[in-house]
Amino acid sequence: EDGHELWLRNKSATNVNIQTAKKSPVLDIAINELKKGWLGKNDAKLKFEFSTDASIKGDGFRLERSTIKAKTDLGILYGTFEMLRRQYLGKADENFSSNPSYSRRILNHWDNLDGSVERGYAGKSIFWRNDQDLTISQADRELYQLYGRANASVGINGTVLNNVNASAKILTAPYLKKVQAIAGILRPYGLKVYLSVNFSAPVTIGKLKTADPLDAQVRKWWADKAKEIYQLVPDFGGFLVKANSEGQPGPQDFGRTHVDGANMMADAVAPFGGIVMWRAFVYQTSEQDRTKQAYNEFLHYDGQFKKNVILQVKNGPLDFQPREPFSALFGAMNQTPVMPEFQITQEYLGQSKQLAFLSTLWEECLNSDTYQKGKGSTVAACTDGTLSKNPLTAIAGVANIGSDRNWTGHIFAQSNWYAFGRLAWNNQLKSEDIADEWIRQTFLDAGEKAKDQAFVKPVKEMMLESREAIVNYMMPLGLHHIFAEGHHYGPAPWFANTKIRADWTSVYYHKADTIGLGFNRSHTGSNSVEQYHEPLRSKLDNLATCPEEYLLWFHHVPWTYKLKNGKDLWTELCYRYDTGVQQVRTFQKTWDKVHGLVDEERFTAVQSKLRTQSRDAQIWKDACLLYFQTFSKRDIPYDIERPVHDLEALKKLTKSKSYE
Ligand code: BDP
Repeated sequence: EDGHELWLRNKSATNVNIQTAKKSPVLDIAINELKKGWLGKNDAKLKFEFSTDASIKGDGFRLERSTIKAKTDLGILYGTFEMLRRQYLGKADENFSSNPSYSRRILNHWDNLDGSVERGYAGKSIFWRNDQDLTISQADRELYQLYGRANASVGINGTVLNNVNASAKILTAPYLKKVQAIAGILRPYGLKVYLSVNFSAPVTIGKLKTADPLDAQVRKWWADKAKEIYQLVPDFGGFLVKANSEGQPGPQDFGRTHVDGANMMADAVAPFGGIVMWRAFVYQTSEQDRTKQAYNEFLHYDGQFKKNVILQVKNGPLDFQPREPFSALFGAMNQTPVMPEFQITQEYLGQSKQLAFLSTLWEECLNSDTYQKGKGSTVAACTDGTLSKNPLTAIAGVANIGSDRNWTGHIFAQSNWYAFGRLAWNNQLKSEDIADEWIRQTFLDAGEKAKDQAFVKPVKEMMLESREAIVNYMMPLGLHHIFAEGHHYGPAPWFANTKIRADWTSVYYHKADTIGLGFNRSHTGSNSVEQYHEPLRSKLDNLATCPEEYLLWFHHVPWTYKLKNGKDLWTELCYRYDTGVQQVRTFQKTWDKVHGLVDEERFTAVQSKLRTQSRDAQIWKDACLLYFQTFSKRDIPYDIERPVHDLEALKKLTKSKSYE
C-alpha cells in the first residue's frame, strides 16, 4: 500500500455486459473501467446511449439504472467514472445527472525541461528529464495512462505540460515531438495538451531581432509555430502565458500592452480552435501596493481581448497565501472571460510535509460574493458563465504531481488533486462531501460502513479543519507573506532586506510597530478596498465590520484593539497561534487512534508527516509570537503553553538549507 493507486482502488467482483452502438478509444477505456470496477449486479446489462436530451450539456451525462446517457464519448467516460464511484460509495441506485461547471478543467504543471519542478514537493517531473533524453519508455507510458485515468476519473480535461516560467525550447522540434507523443497517450482519457510559452521565443529560438507583437515577422513566426504544433497535435488546447511578470519577457518590453501580446498569440491559434490563457499575475517594483496592481493593469483592457483569450487569475490578489480575500478581478471584468487559478501544490501551506485539505480554501473563494451584478455574484458565478454567458469557461490548478511513488509526496495531498477535479467539474460541491468520497475510495473497501464512526468521521473532521489550523499557526487574522525567503516553508516575520524589492520581504506585509500590526488597505491607507464592489467595499474598509479573518489584511490594528470576543488584538493573536498548534496535536491523536483501521504502510507515512508538522507548527508559533512581542511589549497570556525555542535560534534555523 504505497499510495500509487490513489483513489482508484475498485476491483470488480461481478460481470457486466455493455451494449454500445459505437466504438472509439475513449469508449474502450470506459468499457475497460466498467469491467475492472463493476460492483453492481452480476451479469447486469448496461447500455451507452448517445442522447440529444437538451438537459445534457457539453461532456455532461445522465445515469439511469442500466444506461449511461451522454452527447459525447467523453460524456460516457465521465458518466462511467461517476457510476463506478457511486457504486463504490453505495449510492448507485438513484438516477443522477451532471454537467460540468467549466468547459476547460486544466492542470498546470510547473515542470522544467531539466526534470525539476518549480514548487514541486513530490520528486521530479513525470514529463521531462533533460535535452539528452526525450524518449518515452514503457514505464513512462504506463505512468501517463494512470495519470490520464486519474484525471478522467474526476473530470480534468486539460494539462499544461511545462512551467509558466517557460523555456522557449519547448517549442523546438524535438520537444514538440515528445509533446505529440504524450498527447497521443493522454487523448483517449479526454486530456487536451497545452503549453506554457516564453514571449521571447521568436528571438531565442526563432533568431528574429525582436519579439514585438506588432512586428509582422514576429506575428508570422507565431502563426507558423501554431501551424506546426497543430500538424502534430490536431486537438492542441492552446498557450498559457506568464508575461511581464517576475522577470519574464512580455509585450511591455517593446512598449506594447498585454492586449497586444495576448491578441497576437490568440490570432496565431484561432484558425485551429486554440485558446490563450493570459496570466494576470503581474506586479512591478513600485510604490503601489502589490495587491492592487493586477487589477489596475488589466481593468481598462476589458473588452479589448480577442474572443479566444481568457485571463487566468490567482484566487487571491497576492500569491496563494493560507488565506487571502478573493482577487477583485473576478468581479471586475464584464466582457473578458476570467478563469480562477488555484494552487494544488502546497507552496505556502506546508508543502508535502503538512496535511492541508485545500478544498475548503477553494470553496471559500468560489463562494465569495463579488457583488458584480448584485448579491449572489459569487466568484463561481463570475467565472463559470452564469453571469456573463460567455462560452469560454475554464479553471486551472497548479499540480502537486511528481515522480514519487505516491504521486504527491503526502498521501493526504492526493485529496487536493482529487478535490480540484471535483470542484472544477461541479463548483457547487461541498468540501465535506468531497472529503467523504475521497476517504472512502482511498482507504476503505467498497461499500464498507463498519468504519464510519471510528475512521471516516474523525479523519474527515481532521481534513476539514486542516487548512484553518495552518492559518492559525502560520498567519491568523489576515496576516500574510511572513515566510522565510525563497523556500516559503518556515516563518521569518523578521525578514527585511533593503537590497531586494520591498514586496518580497515580510516586514512590508505585517508592518508591526509599537502601535499595532497589519497592512492598512482601507481608504486611509493603500485603499485596495476600492477595487471591491459595494456593499463589500465599505464592509472591508471599516475596522468594525471587516471580517476578522481579514482584519490585518486590510487594517493596521492597535495591539489594544478589542475584537468581537472581547479580547484585545495581542491576546487574540497569542490564542490563535496556540490554537493552531493544539489542532495539529489533535490531528496526531486522531491519526494514532485509527491505527489498525488502515494499512500499516500508509499509516506510518502519515504519522511521521504529522510529527514533522507538529514540530513545525510549534516553530511557527514561537517565531511569530516572540518576534511580534518585541513590538507589543506584552506578556503571552499565562494559560498558554510557553514557547520552547529562542528567537535568535529560530532566525538561524529557518535560514538554513536543511530546514527546507
Ligand atoms: C509564486 C511562486 C513562483 C511562481 C509564481 C507564479 O513562488 O515560483 O513562478 O508564483 O505563479 O507563487 O508565476
